Amino acid sequence: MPGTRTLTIIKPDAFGAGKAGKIIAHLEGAGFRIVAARVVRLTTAQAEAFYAVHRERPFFRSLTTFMTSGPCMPMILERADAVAALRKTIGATDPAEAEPGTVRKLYAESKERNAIHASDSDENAEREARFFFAEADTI
Ligand code: FUP
Repeated sequence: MPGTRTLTIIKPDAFGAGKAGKIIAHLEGAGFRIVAARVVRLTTAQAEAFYAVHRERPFFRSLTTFMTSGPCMPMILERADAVAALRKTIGATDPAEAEPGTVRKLYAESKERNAIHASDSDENAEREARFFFAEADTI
């Protein structure tokens, strides 16, 4: 059975541009409840660890530079079928390909500066939630 929690990050482009409030409202409007939230500025080591799966990709250095360029806002979100529902709500990686009305279509600048992260599986949601939050930080 699909899980009820997933991990999102409002990325430095969107957070720095003051779009966090609108994005949170969008997520709540899509039925997600925030169960944990922080504002953090990732170190290079943390960004490299978080995106370790992309280590060999040509965009890895650029991605980690972007993700450490300013504060971001990780959150654990709760909803039925959380992982799939959030992926649908945020839209395709590249905003040019994202469906109308999705978070990335509305708020992303480019394929790299794409406003928001969402876990792609229950297993990764669990791993990514643990990356940012201790048990005591969630309600
Ligand atoms: P997504 O699951 O939609 O966040 O996308 P991926 O896991 O494939 O990629 C993670 C992040 O790497 C994206 F959010 C943006 C960045 N990326 C690029 O900058 N260029 C690419 O060609 C692919 C991904």
